[in-house]
Amino acid sequence: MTEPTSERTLILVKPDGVQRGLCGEVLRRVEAKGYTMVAVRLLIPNRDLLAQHYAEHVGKGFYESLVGFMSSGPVLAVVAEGVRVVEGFRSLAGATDPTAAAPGTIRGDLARDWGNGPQENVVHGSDSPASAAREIALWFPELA
Ligand code: DAT
Ligand code: MG
Repeated sequence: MTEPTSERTLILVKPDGVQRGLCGEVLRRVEAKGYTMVAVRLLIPNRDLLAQHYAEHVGKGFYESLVGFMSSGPVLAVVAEGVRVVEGFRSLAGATDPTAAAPGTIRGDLARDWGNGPQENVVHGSDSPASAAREIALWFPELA
């Protein structure tokens, strides 16, 4: 049943997380927190999808490297639902830089710097309800 004032967020298990076999662990944490999965999809994203997804970062110094990494293998895309799930999943994910991310968070527990800066940080989570709506429409057009 859909909760009152429920919202949705887009979660991605990035290529490092899929390659390292961490999809189950990420989904376990999302489910253990109490959020509901609405849709899941495993795909290798193309540059066009990533340019739209990372529109705010196009032109930055790390952009080409980020797109190369994100298109290097399968990504698990998940739509999760619950009251304040956007904020709640960002809290579960932890800080962007996995070296600095707090223990107990997904990035703090499961990610590290492999010499490429913070990009291999296992997960993406939408940063606001507006971003979530925009990103869900990109990755799951059938839900829009
Ligand atoms: P977040 O994923 O925590 O929302 P973001 O939106 O600022 O962080 O950046 C998107 C991704 O880009 C991030 O998960 C990892 C990568 N990234 C961010 N800043 C970076 C930097 N200075 N150098 C290399 N990669 C970076
Ligand atoms: Mg972001």
